[in-house]
Amino acid sequence: MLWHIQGPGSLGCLWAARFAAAQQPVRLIVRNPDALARYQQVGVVRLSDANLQQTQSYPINAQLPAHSEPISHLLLTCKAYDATAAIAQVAHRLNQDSLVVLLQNGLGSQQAVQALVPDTCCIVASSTEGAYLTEPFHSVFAGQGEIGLGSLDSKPEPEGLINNCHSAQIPCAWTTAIDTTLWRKLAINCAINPLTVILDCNNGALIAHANLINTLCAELQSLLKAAQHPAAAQDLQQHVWQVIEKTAANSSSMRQDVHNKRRTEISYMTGFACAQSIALECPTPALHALHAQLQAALSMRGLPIS
Ligand code: NAD
Ligand code: KPL
Repeated sequence: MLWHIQGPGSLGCLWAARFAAAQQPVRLIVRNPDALARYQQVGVVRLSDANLQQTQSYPINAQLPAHSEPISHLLLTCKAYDATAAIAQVAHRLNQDSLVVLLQNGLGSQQAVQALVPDTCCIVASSTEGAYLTEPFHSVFAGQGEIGLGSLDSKPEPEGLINNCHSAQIPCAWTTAIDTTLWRKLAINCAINPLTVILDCNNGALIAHANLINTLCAELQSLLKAAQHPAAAQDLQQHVWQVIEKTAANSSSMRQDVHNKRRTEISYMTGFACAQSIALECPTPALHALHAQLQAALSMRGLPIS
């Protein structure tokens, strides 16, 4: 299986290094000639362990989206807000036998990508692994986790996909309930991430705002039920508090983005949830207020509000 990895940031480089370590053919697709020139100065993807004690280098070929090589297996690892533009750049290289794996947080971008390439099989992923970059193309594997892979429209498991990933030590499993996984993660992210930005605090500090968190959980639970995802709604409040306790010392990914002056994935978290609440006529006033407060907090820091 030849993998093309479009969006070689933290997770893209992690996956690319694993395929390369397993001697599987892999290519990077970078966004523009400047990024290609930057990569070619070094010519390798680096992967370090969490303590930065061991670093391996993998000489992986990189190319531009406009390259002519056909794509059979594409892993898209850009941020949710870049996903449709990215897929549009390589759509001419896909065919009806191609497989695209979408690794974006939140919801909304996956459906938008599939709509742009309706004849191509898109599989969605939800990852709890953690990685960050020390510099371009140097990823640090910061947290063990697992990856659920599945289809949002009941496509069957693509033959060989999971085995291929396992042979590269990628801890993934096929699930027929990926929608439940993604909707529950969305709800957990909506209950935690925006408040950590608004209050500029670690996840654990949210314990002081229990009433608001519980109100948000109740609204999000109604929304998940209205969206026909009752399994994701089950025990939501309990799940949210478990995550807060387990990650008490951590900064949420959205707060990290804000501290790094990076655009957030707000439109695919509270933005998506608010849009669904309107479309499904399921009122979520606290969530709408939170979304507006988050936009104000982003705007104050000079960051995009969508
Ligand atoms: P990242 O910002 O490190 O990497 C994304 C890369 O995509 C960047 O290098 C960017 O330049 C590149 N890119 C954007 N548009 C492109 C295009 N058109 N063509 C080629 N490259 C393009 O992001 P990340 O941390 O790897 O996260 C990817 C997704 O996974 C996000 O949705 C994130 O929320 C999610 N996620 C990340 C982690 C983590 O620990 N990093 C964990 C779970 C989920
Ligand atoms: O996924 C998260 C994030 O920070 O994005 C957690 C830790 C669950 C908080 O919502």
